[in-house]
Amino acid sequence: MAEVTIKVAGMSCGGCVRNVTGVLKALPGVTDADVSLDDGTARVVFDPALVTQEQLRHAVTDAGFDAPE
Ligand code: 9UX
Repeated sequence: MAEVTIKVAGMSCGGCVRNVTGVLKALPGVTDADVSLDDGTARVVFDPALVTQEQLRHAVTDAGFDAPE
């Protein structure tokens, strides 16, 4: 397993946190996602054989948020 913390911009409330958490955890290979509204980050534990960091960021942007590099 790998762990990465990606930036997530545009979250305004706990609902956003749940949405981002949900889309990340729905990805194959993601085993944990811990999203922080205050920090604007998502710490994700994932299997790099199944999902890439780019795909994590893409899931965030597909959900309507920004995932700056
Ligand atoms: Mo809160 Mo976020 O009312 O997409 S859920 S702003």
